Amino acid sequence: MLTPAIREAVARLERADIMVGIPSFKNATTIGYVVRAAQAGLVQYFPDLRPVVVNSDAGSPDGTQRVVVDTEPPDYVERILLVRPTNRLARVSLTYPEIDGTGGKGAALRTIFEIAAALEVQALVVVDSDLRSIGPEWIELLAGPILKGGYDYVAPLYARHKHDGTITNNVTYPLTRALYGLRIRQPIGGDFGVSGDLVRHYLEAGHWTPEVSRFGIDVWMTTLAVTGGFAVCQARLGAKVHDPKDPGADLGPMFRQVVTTILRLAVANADRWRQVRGSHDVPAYGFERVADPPPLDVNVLRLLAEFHEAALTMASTWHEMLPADTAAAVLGLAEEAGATEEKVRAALDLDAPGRDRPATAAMSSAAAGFAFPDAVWARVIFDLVVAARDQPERLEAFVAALVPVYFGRVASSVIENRDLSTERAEDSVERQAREFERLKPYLINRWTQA
Ligand SMILES: Nc1nc2c(ncn2[C@@H]2O[C@H](COP(=O)(O)OP(=O)(O)OP(=O)(O)O)[C@@H](O)[C@H]2O)c(=O)[nH]1
Ligand SMILES: [Mg+2]
Repeated sequence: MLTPAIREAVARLERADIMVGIPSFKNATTIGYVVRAAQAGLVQYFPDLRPVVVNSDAGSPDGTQRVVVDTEPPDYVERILLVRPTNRLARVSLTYPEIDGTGGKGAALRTIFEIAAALEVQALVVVDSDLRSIGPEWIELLAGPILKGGYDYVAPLYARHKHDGTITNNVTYPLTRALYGLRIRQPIGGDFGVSGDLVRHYLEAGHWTPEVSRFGIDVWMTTLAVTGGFAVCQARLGAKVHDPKDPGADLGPMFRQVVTTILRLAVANADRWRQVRGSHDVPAYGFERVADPPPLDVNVLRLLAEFHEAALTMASTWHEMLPADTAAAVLGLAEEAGATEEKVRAALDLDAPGRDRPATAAMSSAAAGFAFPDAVWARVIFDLVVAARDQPERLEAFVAALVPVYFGRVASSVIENRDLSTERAEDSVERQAREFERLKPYLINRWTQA
């Protein structure tokens, strides 16, 4: 599995106690900062351990790997922090091999796992390469619970803007919580701490699909930690500031990869979640800081339009994957989304020539009144769990048909939260998560009846 270049790097490094792994693809402008923060964190907080930083890159054409290699070396960190670590910090940047012809974040992490296992590290920290809010303390916060607290998996807890993290808020958080009973607020945050034992578990586990090689990896890691009975906690990292993404424009493929993965794992782990009722808090580590993440723009109009248009092209797939009453509710909402879109266009005079796209706030005020109820959304997701079991060969088509429905649901949350602080918007995420738990008997009924 390891390429000759990777084997050579492993042979040169021999052993390490703690590793920071950074997957990348065209992140030349941001990765230098992440590497510096990782180095400083290792040197400052773990001066007695043997540390290594590994960048696993897709072969980016923008010079990402060169930036990693050119970043100030570890002795610079020692000078600015006035630390004399026992061991030299090692640093490697390499190109990861694809897995069965598929590259992506998951394939990058697989190489990171293999190196971590070969070096026999006790703790692995993985962080995204587009982070702007990472500081040296993130390394301590993500590795500390493993090295000092006996945990195996550390999920991040951060303040995100109320319109950011829509796949997390609408699917992975409420579904993971309702299925497995653990309130892991950021199951796909992207920044994690993993014990050596759990790294080995990942390498031995099956279910490595093309989606896992891409953005399915985060929810796969979290779910396997939970279903494998590993000790899980969360670390308070402050704000997550990274390259922003508009859900309607950028998140379709990621949604498909994440949701296909979480559904397949739900089917495979039914025996675990069938007995689970309610949910528990997951311990959180670290100082709670007040942080205000930067605002994120969302094109609400486009979300509404895509939901509405999908009613014409995808209605038959919706009927295949949802029971009649859920499908009817979704079709009714898509109709409403279309009417709302027209109302917004008229109110903001958007069809006039030369009109710029209005701000998120203006669009969502004009769209006020459109609401995709929590209970309908929860049933849609639970119905998909059942569909994933009963028609596995149709799963990819079903999840593709779910994307515009998710757009409708996101539009509804953006509209609902338009005037709320990020903190208050959190209440609606919690309300929805409780609705998933409340409706879990619906899932169990459908699961056992079919
Ligand atoms: N190696 C590799 N890394 C990737 C690829 N795509 C993304 N990544 C890395 O995965 C990490 C997360 O990717 P992002 O695109 O920032 O996604 P995200 O932040 O999880 O997504 P949102 O939170 O929804 O914005 C970054 O470190 C990327 O460099 C890829 O094709 N190959
Ligand atoms: Mg990102």
